[in-house]
Amino acid sequence: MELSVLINKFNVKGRLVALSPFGNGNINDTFLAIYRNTFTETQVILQRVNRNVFPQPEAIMANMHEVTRHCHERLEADAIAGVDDRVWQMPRIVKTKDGADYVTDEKGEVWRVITRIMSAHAFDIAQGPEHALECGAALGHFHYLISDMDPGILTDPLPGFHITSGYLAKYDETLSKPEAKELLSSSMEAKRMAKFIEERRELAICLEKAEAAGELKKRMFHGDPKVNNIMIDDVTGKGTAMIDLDTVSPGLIHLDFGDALRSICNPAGEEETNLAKVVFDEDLATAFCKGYMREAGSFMTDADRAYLYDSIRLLPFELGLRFFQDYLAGNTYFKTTHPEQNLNRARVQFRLCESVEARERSIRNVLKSL
Ligand code: GN1
Ligand code: MG
Repeated sequence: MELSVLINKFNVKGRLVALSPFGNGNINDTFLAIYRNTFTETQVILQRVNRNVFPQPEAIMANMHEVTRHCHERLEADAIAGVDDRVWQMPRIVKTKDGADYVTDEKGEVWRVITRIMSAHAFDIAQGPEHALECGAALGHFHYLISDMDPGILTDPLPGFHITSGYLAKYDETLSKPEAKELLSSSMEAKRMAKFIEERRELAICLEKAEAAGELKKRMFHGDPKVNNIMIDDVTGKGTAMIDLDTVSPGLIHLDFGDALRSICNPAGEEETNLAKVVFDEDLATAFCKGYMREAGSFMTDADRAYLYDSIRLLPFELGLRFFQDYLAGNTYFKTTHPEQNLNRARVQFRLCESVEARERSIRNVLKSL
């Protein structure tokens, strides 16, 4: 089906004047649609939910329905109470003309339309400490918003997501295949990545062990709080919304904390090829942590704090492992434009992990001071 025919099934007012690819997501296909009438314009986001990644796209939409309903109620109540220094926002699902949350096309693909947060942008790399602080505030506020949601009403969006030991097992399984062995033996960098993983098998289970021992407890988390999923208001420069809500579910908030930091504190970005430029920037980290703690510090227990450093070290390792496994398996999960892209993405994340390790003492000092 043509995209313009498909989007016409949704209830958006005005005439469609533009429909073009949008953003840099690695999973879903995203388009911006512009509608105009004689006096104004409406912009919405059209997305195809990746069935290859999310086994139950319908469940993703049911989750999104619950998450946005819960948060919008809370946002409205807080706005009326006047407790905030800004208008916090969250996209809304745009219904179809039949009142449904999504459309399934003739191939079984699930499509949705959500509102675009206007006069705001997300960046692929951190713009400076002020931006990092606002990213921290946005994630902290999001954790506050979802903290009292009933986790029982959500379906696990992605079984095994952020279970690092599971990614290790998948990697081992991939490595047993001849195609993967051949890729590994034909590149120095691939061999170096494999060695990097072997030296850190213990790291992979640090948070899982703490959870199993009862030290850390699952709460509601975002699942994908990278810098380009955090919207910054063009008018005030302040964080205004978290987007990409597909992976909101019960989990350790440490996973969000570490994931946000690995993304925000790497000013070279995820696609850099010159590893000398990939460093963990502590000024950005300090600013992020300040913003986060301002909004969510009151939820943090001593045990939570004790594992923050581990989360900052773990998440780049985990993502590097996921990229590398996907490279060895023939690039079936993350979108790529060339075959070596996931190998390079793994190199960047492992380099970032090394940079965190090299700065352990001073990162721990920053965390202690919060
Ligand atoms: C994917 O969809 P996107 O690009 O926001 C991935 C994240 C990774 C990220 C790395 C569901 O996120 O876990 O951290 O790529 N999302 C999923 O860029 O796997
Ligand atoms: Mg995502």
